[in-house]
Amino acid sequence: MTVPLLDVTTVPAYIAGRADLAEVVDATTLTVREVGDGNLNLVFVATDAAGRSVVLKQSLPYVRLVGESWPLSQDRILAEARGYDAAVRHAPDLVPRYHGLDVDRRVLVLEDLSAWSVWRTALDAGVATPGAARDVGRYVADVAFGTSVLGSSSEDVRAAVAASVNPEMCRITEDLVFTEPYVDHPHNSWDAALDADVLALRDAALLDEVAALKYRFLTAAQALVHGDLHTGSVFVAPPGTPGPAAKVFDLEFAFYGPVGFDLGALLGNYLLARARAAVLDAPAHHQAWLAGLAGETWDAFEQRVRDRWASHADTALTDGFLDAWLRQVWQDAVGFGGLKAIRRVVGLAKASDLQTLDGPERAAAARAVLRTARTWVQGRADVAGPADLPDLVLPDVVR
Ligand code: SR1
Ligand code: MG
Repeated sequence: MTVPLLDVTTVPAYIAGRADLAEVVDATTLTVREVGDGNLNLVFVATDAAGRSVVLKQSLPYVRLVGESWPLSQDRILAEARGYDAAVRHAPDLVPRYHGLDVDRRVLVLEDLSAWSVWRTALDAGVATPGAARDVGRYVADVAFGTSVLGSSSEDVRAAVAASVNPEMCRITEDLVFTEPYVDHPHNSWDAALDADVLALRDAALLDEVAALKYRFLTAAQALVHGDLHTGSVFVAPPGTPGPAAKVFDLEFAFYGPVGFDLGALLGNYLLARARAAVLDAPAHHQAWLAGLAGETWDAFEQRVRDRWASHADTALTDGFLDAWLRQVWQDAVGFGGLKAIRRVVGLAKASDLQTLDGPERAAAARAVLRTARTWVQGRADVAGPADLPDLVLPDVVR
């Protein structure tokens, strides 16, 4: 079933029909812009004469990036609503204010954070955002703790697992992250200068590790994870904004999966930003800040989980178990991080961090990402913590 799609002319009447939004914006004086620049959805910002605004997100019945030739159920907005419900419950300050789901129209209404920046955009511009990496680490910790057996009863978690299956979106990730970059596939593309680097990814030793990580993605139903937590799914605050430095959005890939998948998405995307800064010869302090993001996120995550452990749900889960759980999550994060970086170089839906570079610099950055990511995937069992995470392996020649 396809529900009628909104456009800039119909949004005001839609909002006028929503009594619950009467206090949020004045529906009689709205100006509406469609601002969706992601791969999947319609996103509208509606602003009233007093300057109050709100965001409407509606799922399209196809993949926006590709077009109507790739149909995709509008039901993914239900998964996003489940994600926001959990985030509001467990990490309310780290998501935009959520005004709920209109299930009939497949529309979510959210706080307008247009004054903030998408983190990837800020990173591309060379802007440092102190505290953002810490806040997303806390986000992952709070939602993971609250939605897993660490923080909830097994009965509640089992019910949530059953209610949160998201097979269509998970299948996109299975294909785009874990399968297609390692075979000939029409979704793939890369600079000719990278031929040898990309084909080198198809050796048996690496493919065994990719398979192990894919199996973990397929089977480890640990917590309700975001499922697509790259730097394009995070807003960062303008300097001087009170409260958190970052807020997480775009939760339509949410499902019960491995906690390290979200942390890995962040690590892999920090690597892309780090590679961009390196080939652009960004100031040393900025490159050092980027190199430290993985540690900031992990340290905030670990600290938050340990803080909350005092109230953990099942006392049969021992302190030693927690140490082992954290080690496993970290190793998963390193492995998934490598694969999330590789997919943005080789597969569909590339990242602006590299795509907006000139040819020689783009190839150099991409080569550095592939080489580094591979060491993460294959060496993850030996990477004890962020201090041991291999930094960017930059090629000798950039130009
Ligand atoms: C077909 S959707 C392509 C990508 O966009 C989303 O942001 C996810 O990363 C997905 O893999
Ligand atoms: Mg997204």
